[in-house]
Amino acid sequence: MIREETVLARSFTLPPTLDALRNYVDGQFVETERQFDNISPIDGRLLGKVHEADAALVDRAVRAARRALEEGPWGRSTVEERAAALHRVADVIERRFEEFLAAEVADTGRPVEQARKLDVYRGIANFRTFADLGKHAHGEFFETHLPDGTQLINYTKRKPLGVIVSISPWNLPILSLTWKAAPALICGNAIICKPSEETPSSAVLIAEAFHEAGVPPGVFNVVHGFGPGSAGEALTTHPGVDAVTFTGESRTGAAIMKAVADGVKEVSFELGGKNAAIIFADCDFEATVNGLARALFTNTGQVCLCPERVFVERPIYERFLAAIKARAESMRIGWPDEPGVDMGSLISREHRDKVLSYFKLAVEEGATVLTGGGVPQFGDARDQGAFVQPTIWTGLPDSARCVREEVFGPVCHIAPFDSEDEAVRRANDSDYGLAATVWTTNLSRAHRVAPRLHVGITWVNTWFSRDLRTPFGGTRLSGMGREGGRWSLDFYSETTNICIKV
Ligand code: NAD
Ligand code: 6OD
Repeated sequence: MIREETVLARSFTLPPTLDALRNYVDGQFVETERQFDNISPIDGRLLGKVHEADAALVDRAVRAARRALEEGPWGRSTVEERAAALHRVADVIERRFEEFLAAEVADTGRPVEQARKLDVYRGIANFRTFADLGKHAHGEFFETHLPDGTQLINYTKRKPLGVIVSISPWNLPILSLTWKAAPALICGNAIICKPSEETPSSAVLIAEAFHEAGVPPGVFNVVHGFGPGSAGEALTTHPGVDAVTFTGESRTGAAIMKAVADGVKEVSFELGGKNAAIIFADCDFEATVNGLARALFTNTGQVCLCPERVFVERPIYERFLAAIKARAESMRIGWPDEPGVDMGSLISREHRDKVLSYFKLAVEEGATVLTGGGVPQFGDARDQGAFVQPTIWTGLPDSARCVREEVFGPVCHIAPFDSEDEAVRRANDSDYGLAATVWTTNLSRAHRVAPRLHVGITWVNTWFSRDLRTPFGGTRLSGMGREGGRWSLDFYSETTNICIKV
């Protein structure tokens, strides 16, 4: 009990100002009458209250964003001024790093060291990367000579789209929000961000960073709430919004697509995945076991890019099963700041119920449970949290629901394969198309297989890390459009061609 209190006090209580999370609209922190609970996934504690934005507050945010563009200095700003503002925001996050870390860990239950290297770091990197990229964005120029001797010059000019809405999920809160806000703002737009109702804290800190960095009112706004009947719906149906960028479940993407259809708004969707990992017999065995374990269990399997379908070439199948089982069973699950902890909780009890329903379904569908399939018992406050065991199934057909549907937990199905063509065909047999990993030491094979996979990104012998200047997105149910680097600048700008007769 003493240890528990020490741990709670030391790392994953929220900073006091986040006990009551407010909206940030038009440069002001705004309270509302209606509030909802922010519950810790680690031990079920009430972390604080969140002020839910209603349609009237969403309308205020949209009008403030429009005013910032039409009447405020942001609408007249140069890209250098906007880049300087984003760097100032990044400076504040860097200075207040530990607060961001505490907020992210409290909301998500993930290990502190993972959040330190991944989430807060990526928040800063997103602001700095897009600040610099925006300064180097360029248009196109064409000189045209017509048969009658007319000479034309054409050049393209990027203009802001206007008022952008960003709706983000709970799994990587700082990363997802800043991945949208940074490019939107460098392009000269104003933005209203709705973080997930499960992870509202870091968004408030980001709002504080904008406030402290002196970014003009209305340019960056945060509203809290849920989807249908709440802030999410109010944002996507508001006629004053020009574009919606969304990350989350595929079926939510479909609902948002319907909501924006009447207004013919631009959308960018980063949605779910049921990603394949293909492991060839010629892989570096130890590195692959470690690499796959990282891909399966990082963030308790709650990364859209985590593999949930693993195909292993038959000659190493049994040996690989034994090694990955041992690796899963050595995972240390626990408090976020426990030394050596590998895995934290899932995001919520509600999400745990979903994951556990797949654990049950897998057995009903005839899976062999190689390891896991249950809930760890701690004998302390963590038993009120949302923990599950790392879980591996074998023996299911590719048509099983557990092999086709996204679970979004520390779980995968492993099946053997006999040829490269078979592995590619089975990896592509999915309604999703977000990411894949290929594990081989044969360079020619890597180049042959990777382009045949119908996904937005294929990693070879690694996972997750990439250059932020590269395109990111999915095919099929995994999304629409690409963001990252110039692809983000394309989405968040309206490109005009100016044609001049010389
Ligand atoms: P979700 O779709 O339930 O919620 C995402 C956000 O949408 C939340 O802010 C939620 O409040 C809001 N929302 C829900 N319904 C809405 C509606 N009708 N209108 C407007 N807003 C609405 O997703 P989640 O459970 O928070 O996140 C997990 C999912 O996100 C997984 O499917 C995962 O694969 C996906 N994801 C994809 C990527 C990617 O880059 N492709 C990245 C992260 C997460
Ligand atoms: O790495 C990224 O830029 C990104 N958007 C990752 C998303 C991960 C999904 O859970």
